[in-house]
Amino acid sequence: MSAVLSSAPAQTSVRPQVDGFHLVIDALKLNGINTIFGLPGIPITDLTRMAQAEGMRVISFRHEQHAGNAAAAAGFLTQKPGICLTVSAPGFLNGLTALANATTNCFPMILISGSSEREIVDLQQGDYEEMDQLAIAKTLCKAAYRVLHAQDIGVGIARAIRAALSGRPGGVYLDLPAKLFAQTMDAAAGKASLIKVVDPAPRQIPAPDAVQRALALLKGAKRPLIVLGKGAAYARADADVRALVERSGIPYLPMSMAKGLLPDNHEQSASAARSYVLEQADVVMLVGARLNWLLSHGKGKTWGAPNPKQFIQIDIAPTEIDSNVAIAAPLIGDIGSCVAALLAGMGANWAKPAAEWTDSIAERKDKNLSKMAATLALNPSPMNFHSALGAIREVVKARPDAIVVNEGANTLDFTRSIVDMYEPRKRLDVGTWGIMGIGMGFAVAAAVTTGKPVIAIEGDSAFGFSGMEVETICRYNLPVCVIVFNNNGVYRGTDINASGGADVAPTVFVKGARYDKMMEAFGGVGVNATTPKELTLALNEAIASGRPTLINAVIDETAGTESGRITSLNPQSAAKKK
Ligand code: ADP
Ligand code: TPW
Repeated sequence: MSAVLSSAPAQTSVRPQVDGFHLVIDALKLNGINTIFGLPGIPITDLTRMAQAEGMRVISFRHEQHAGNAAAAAGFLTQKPGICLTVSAPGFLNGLTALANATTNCFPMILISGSSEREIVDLQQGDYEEMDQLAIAKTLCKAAYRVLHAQDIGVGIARAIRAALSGRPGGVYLDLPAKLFAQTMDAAAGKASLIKVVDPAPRQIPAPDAVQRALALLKGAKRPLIVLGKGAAYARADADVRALVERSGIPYLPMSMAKGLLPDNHEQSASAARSYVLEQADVVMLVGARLNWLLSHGKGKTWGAPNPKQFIQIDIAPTEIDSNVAIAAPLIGDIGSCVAALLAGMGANWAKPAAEWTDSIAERKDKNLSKMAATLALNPSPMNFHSALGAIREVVKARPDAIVVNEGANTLDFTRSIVDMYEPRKRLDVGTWGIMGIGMGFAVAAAVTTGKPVIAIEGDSAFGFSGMEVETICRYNLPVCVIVFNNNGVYRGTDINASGGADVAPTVFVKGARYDKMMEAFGGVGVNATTPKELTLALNEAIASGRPTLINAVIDETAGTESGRITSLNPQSAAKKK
């Protein structure tokens, strides 16, 4: 021991200190955030270790995009911002797709990335993983902040939480330079600097005259329709949304992630007569759904043009109104408050829509549903999308608490229409962008945040984007059953290289691939299923055991269509239509 140290007083009067690492952890925990999805490395490795040591759940991924997708899905499922933690430049960029996608979908999440030293970054002196991350993130999310001093960590986290959750939810970026983590300050002052965010998503009560305007329009409608979007699912006003639909007697259409808000077999569901109701309705009430491409922008043939439509739109974002067509009755507020106000204004004796309207829908529904039943009853060999999904549909019916994650093109479109959902927030999918790659990240988040069985129904191309995360699923022993709809390629497996060359066509994969072996490689269960019966057996077994499972569902490689149901958006088809 050195003379200097040995001559130091045995008891110093130094007060306990806290470092930046612990202030970040404590600030998150103070706000009820107990899970981090991320991927370690300089400068955040110790943060992941310390967070775990402090009792947080740290779910470590193989690629940041999937950690980011997990954070986004966790945000949607819990109404708390999901946290994605990454290293600087490349890790940050890998997480950015998920952050932008979350923002597009109105899911609350916070991407926290470590960053290099400001002085070096700003002079572009070539630091390790140098990048001006804050500037880049700003354009792709709802808000972006940087914290430079330990005493500001509490404010930084509070601002990030409030920005993610308030108003229209979305993604927030929080930049934490490496130096910040090692900064220390007086522990008591540190504790006092943290903020527990009060009322992070304040209710927004709609104006009474806007409520009256909406009710008047609805009352005068001959062929009213309600469209429920994922904003309504997020809002968790489940009982009131159901009461609104049932008391009004108005037929409704759920957008894909709003499926299950009311059970899909509800008699007022117009899903099986979708084109008919969109075309015929005279007054449409949008509840947390945007008139974007998924609803043909509210115009054109889909909407029965030139027949005029009038829209009521419930949304928390006033600037959403009139984005595509004129909205006759905007209702700005949170969905819970707006729906409650409508219910109060409707009273008990609301006149339900004329039988002429509801009967004509029922007639079309019956016809389409019996057509579908006949198709589902067929048992072709090899399986096609219908026969495989017919099997999965029955399993989901028996386990309505299971969460379905879904991506692909045909696999997405057919699952959405064939597999009924019975409970709110049980379906997670490619959302507003139609993005591939959300599969395993969403599945991990669904399992971690709910503990329920997860069934990920994946096109073989879609699965490839996040396939390595089956190791993550095995590592945390999550109750996830991945079903890969293997038709040997993107959309299908039959394209030919027009040049006659040796390379296969750009949409074709290795034929007869065994994705089930990937799960086996990490200790999970792999099953190759060639019939609906085998598929049912394997899926039931996976749900019963809770073990990570991957079912390679062998699908007829000729069964898919180009781009699934959005073929018309391909430039050649779009040009032909003009
Ligand atoms: P979908 O794809 O299901 O049609 P969108 O993502 O297009 O749904 O639309 C969701 C809408 O819901 C967004 O415009 C968003 O502003 C709105 N929204 C989200 N949360 C709430 C809420 N709590 N209250 C009111 N509107 C909300
Ligand atoms: C990030 C474009 C849309 S759907 C799809 C791709 C590549 C895959 C379709 O094949 P899959 O499904 O999954 O085998 P199926 O049932 O038709 O056989 N990159 C991103 N997002 C998108 N949407 C694409 C590419 C695409």
